[in-house]
Amino acid sequence: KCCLESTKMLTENDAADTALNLQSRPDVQTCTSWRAPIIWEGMFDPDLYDQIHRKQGSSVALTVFAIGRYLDAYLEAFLNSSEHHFMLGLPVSYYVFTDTPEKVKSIKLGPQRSLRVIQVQRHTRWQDISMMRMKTISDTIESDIRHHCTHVFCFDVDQVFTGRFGPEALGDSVAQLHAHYYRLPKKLFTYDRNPKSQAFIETGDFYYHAAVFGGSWKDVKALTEACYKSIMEDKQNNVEALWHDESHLNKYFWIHKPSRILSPEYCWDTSIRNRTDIRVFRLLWAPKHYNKLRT
Ligand code: 2GW
Ligand code: MN
Repeated sequence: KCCLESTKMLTENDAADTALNLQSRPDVQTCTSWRAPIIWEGMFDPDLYDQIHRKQGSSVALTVFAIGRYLDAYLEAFLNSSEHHFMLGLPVSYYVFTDTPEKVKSIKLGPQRSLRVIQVQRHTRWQDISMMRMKTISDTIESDIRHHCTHVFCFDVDQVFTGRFGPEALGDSVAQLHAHYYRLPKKLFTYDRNPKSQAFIETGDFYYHAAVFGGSWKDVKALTEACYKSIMEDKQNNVEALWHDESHLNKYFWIHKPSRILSPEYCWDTSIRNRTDIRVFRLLWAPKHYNKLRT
């Protein structure tokens, strides 16, 4: 029986989904084998989610990193688009991590929305810039976020919001389906296959995208801390997982199943064409300028 019909639920948030009357969709998978919902357009009533999370007093921290050239390239567009689409109606606290705080332009924020810029060091290798986000997020949840917010969402900066990304995405532990893999057979998933890495898995449930993950502050703290520890253990053993932090995230979600999964509508790449199952673009990959940014 599917999570959408059952009355006995995995988590508090899933319990809310019964009351909120999540609908299935015939053309896509809307429920996992462990009965977590996979959120697609058409399954939920946005107004009901807004109401219930306002009543519950949910508040959301958004973390994003803009280090080196990624600041000029992506940050402003990311934040401005987020002001139009991310968790409107709930209190939102942005945590922007950068090596050059003085370069962050001030943007106009809506009511109950605030932004903090926090200076972090710039690692020389881009792989470390990406991986060490886990440590910074974990530390900031401990020192700050847990006192102010119920939930945390962590984003890559090279993306823009183009549609509602609302409280229907909130849950205890939230994973994002990777746009390039959600219709592919498992054997093509790019998990880390090196038994010497802490991220090694032979199989999994889905291929998750590290560009978006979130949950309650407690669950995100546990996730980021665990991933950081695995990353450091790999370093001691002189190995690096195939897709860096993303490989460790996939291992973590294989062992600790997410309570809620976001459809690729929540992180879409428009270079993928002709998908009738994608009914709305909520967050889009920004164009990559690898040769300019990765040298
Ligand atoms: C990253 C790669 C190469 C050169 C620079 C950077 C870089 C990343 C940087 O110079 N400055 C910076 O702030 N970043 C941050 O790390 C930024 O927030 C960016 O969105 C994030 C991840 O890097 P990104 O977006 O270039 O990598 P993707 O889009 O290929 O990311 C996937 O794979 C990564 C691991 O290789 C991560 O898991 C990421 O979460 C995935 O989406
Ligand atoms: Mn990215």
